[in-house]
This record gives sequence, structure tokens and C-alpha cells, in this order.
Amino acid sequence: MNNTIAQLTKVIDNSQKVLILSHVRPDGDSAGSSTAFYHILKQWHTPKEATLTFPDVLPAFLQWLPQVQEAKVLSEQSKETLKCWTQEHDLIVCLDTSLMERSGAIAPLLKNHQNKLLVIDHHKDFSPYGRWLFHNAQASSTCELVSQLAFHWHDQQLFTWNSAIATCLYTGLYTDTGGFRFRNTSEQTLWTAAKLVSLGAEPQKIAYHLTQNTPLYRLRFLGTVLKDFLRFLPQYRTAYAMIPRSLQLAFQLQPGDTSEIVDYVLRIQGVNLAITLREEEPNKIRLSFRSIGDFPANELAKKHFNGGGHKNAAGGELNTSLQEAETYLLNVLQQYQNQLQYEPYETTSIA
Ligand SMILES: [Mn+2]
Repeated sequence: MNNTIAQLTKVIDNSQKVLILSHVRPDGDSAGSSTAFYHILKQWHTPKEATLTFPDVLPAFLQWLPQVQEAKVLSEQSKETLKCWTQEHDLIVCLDTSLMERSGAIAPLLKNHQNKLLVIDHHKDFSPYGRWLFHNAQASSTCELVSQLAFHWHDQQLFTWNSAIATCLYTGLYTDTGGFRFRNTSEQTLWTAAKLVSLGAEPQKIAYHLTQNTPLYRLRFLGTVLKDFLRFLPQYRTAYAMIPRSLQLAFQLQPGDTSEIVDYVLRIQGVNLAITLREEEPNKIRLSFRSIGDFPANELAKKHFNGGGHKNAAGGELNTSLQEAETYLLNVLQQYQNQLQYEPYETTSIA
């Protein structure tokens, strides 16, 4: 059950040292909402001591976020440090994390500190944890929810707004909606984005950092995957790309460098389901799923690939070789052949 904004306000007012957590393999929404929350707490009418953390190193395309370099990386800390952090902070805020286990190296320690845990999330497959909750599966992103809180707190003059906050929040709206293209882009999302622009977010600058300004090796890598590692299965209206570990090593990829590939695969005409199979380590395959229209990528991921996510964007993993994963995928797809036969949008002719 959600807490009221008034209750959450009181929780923050009553705390002094706040630890900020989010999910493993950070994305624009987890990084944007966490960093925005960090700025809000520092600008609070009674300023808080906030510790901004990420479970893993941020991908390069997010390292420009205002003051994000002040963040600590959990996977680089000792067990003692993590233990110390969970004890010495009197409030722990966990953002964009549907399962407590997804908060990374600190997750096992959180079990004993649920009484000081505030959770803000928008995932449909959310498993409740913590003491205070602000969850809405209708929201496009956690940044949309943090915006809702921030607008309220701003109206109540509980903190001093700055453009860094607007920039961070706009970033999560942008990335979780694929640049305001996906199904989750609602009137509320666009209204929130407009308000963030009025409060200092610069759409062109943010889009530049997120979608342009790409190191050349990443584009060459993308080109190689699309040319040599892509398979289109018209009978399933599905296309998938294989990303072997050897290829990632050859291009010296950094964390997050493969995340955009699946969105390119989904651009193919006639494709309702796009998949990438990335060999993270030998016998550890990470899959990303994107769908257009009604096909529930999250149900596919949950049922067959030890994963989950949103209807049109999900992930999973298999502990097999890349070849075995491909064979398994092709078997699974057979069961969905009928379900994948649809036109995502009616083609209307304009007279
Ligand atoms: Mn999100």
C-alpha cells in the first residue's frame, strides 16, 4: 500500500543521513531518479547528508549527469563498508528497483534494515519490500514519480529547485520512454516533461548526451552486429542479434555499450519482437526483449528466460552457451508463432 506524499515528507523531515540505492546495471531512469533525489535532499529546507550510490559503474552515456561523479559504486566497496553504510544512515531510499535483490552487493544487508527503507518504483512486476512505498505501475518511469513528489515539495517550498534536478528527471523520462516513443508515454509523461523544461531541463542538450555524442567504436560495433550477427525470422515476426563475448572484447566494449542494439533490431519492418542474446561470460547469456503492440515481452521473459520487466521491454538470462541459447530461443518461439502474427498499427490511407 502506498504512503501519502505527506507521510513521505515527514519521513524525510525526520531523517538526517540518507543512503540512495537503485538497481544493478544502471540505466537512465535509475541514474536520473537517484541523482535527482540526491540533489533534492541536499537542497532540502533542512539539508540532508545524502550518499548517492550505484550498484555498478555508470555507462558512459550517463556520466555527464550533474554531480553524478560524487556517487559511490557498491561493487567497489568492501563488505564492511556496505555494512557500515546500512547502519549509519537513518533512511535508505531505493529507486526504480522492483525486487530488493536487484539492488546489488548491498541487497543481503537490506533484509535487516527494512524498517528504514523507502521504495519508489514503477515496475508492474514489483515485489513489495521496505517500510514506506510510492509505487505506480501506470507511471512511465521512476523519474515521473520523483517529479510528482518534487513538484509537490517545490510548491510547499520544502526545497530549492535547481536545473540539475530538472535535467536528471527529464533524462529518466526520456530513456524509459525511448525518447517519448513507447506505449508508456502518457499525457502525464509529456506534461511532466514540459514542466521540467520550464524548470530548467534543456531537451536538445539532454538528447545530445543520450543519443548523439557516441564514440565511433560503438557505431562500428553496431554496424558489425547488424551486418553479421542479425537474424530475421519473418514467420515469427521476430528478429534477434547474437553478441558473442569475443566480439565485445574485440571492440573493447564498456558496460552499457550493447543496450541500444535491441532497439535497432526492433526497427526492422515486419518485426513485432526484437531480441538480443549477449554472452556476458562463458555460459552466461543475457537477453533483452522489445516488442511493439500487444505481445507481452515480460511474460515471455518470465516464463522461459528467468527474467521479467515491462510489457514492451523485458530482460532475462540463461546459463548456457550462446549456441544453446539460440537453439532454446528458436524452440520457445515456435510456441508463440500465432501470438506474434498481428499488425501493431492499422494502416490508414489518407484520401
Ligand atoms: Mn525505470
